[in-house]
Amino acid sequence: MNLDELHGIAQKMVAKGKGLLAADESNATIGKRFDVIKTENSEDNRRDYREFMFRTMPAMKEHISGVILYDETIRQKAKDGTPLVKLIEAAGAVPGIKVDTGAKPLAGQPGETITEGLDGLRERFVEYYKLGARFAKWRAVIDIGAGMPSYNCINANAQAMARYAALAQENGIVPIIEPEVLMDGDHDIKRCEDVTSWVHQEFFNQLFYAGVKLEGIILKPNMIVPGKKCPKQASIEEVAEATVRQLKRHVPPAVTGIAFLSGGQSDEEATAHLSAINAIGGTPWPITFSYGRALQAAPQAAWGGKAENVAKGQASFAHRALMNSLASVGKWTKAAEKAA
Ligand code: 5MM
Repeated sequence: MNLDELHGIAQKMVAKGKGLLAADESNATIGKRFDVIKTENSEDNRRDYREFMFRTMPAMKEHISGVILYDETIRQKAKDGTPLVKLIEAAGAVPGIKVDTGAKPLAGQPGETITEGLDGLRERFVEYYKLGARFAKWRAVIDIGAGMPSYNCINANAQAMARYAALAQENGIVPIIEPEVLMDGDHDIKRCEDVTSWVHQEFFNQLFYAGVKLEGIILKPNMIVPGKKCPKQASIEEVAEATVRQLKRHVPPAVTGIAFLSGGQSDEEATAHLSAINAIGGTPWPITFSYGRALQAAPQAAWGGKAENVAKGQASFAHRALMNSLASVGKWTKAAEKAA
């Protein structure tokens, strides 16, 4: 493992004013997104959609540090035959790959899941590196509910995450550590903070036991928010304060950077929260975005699966990328949102 190289990649992923585009939806998930815009979930449509985002200039160059891809996409070519990975590299962004194979029911723990994908992972990393991936992503899913999460669920997912991260680093690939505490449910913001703290504590323990070097990882956490069905929602400032407090208490300063997931927040909420978090400042890590839905819902709607709407889709993607770039330096405003 060359830690300097890993650290250099990780720094590039959280470069000032930039963040990650999570375009790693599996075919089933992108199918659900395409259903909303009444678009057929064909290989060509998936390619056309991702191609137009990766060709959105100058937004890609200025605001996107890296793109998380799915196995199909990292092998795909644009309409003119250029590999999609090359489009990402040409924009100065780092190509990455989702390597988990999904969250499956955890035996003995009804309602909880364990993320799979460790079998053959060493060999897959070798191949993905050749295909151009320089970072990877693995997502553990932790649900809050009656009697949940269990220690077994957190511990099993933390161990799997640590094994993935160690294998990634062994192969010159920066692992994104994504422990997602879901915002479904009616729990309050305090419970989200408590559970997220427990999760981070256990995950960093396992990363330590597995010998993972924190200078060569990026953490992709959830923000501290109340459950969607909680009668008492929180203000933007409350979310920002709780999130910064929680991270400072449980994330070691050696971690190279933090890039949030959006987790089902509306695009404007995810941007406003990120900006308020960065406006507090004083954290040992750069804090940016690694959004899937919050970057893509608007461009998907603008495109609607129609070739004649590609320019509209690109304008919409450029707008969200710019808004989140501003948020990553604490400078997003409602006025900027409206002016555009
Ligand atoms: C882009 O969505 C990813 C999940 O896809 P699958 O469920 O098909 O595996 C997801 O891991 C994503 O990268 C993160 O959760 C962040 O996405 P959001 O939409 O929460 O910002």
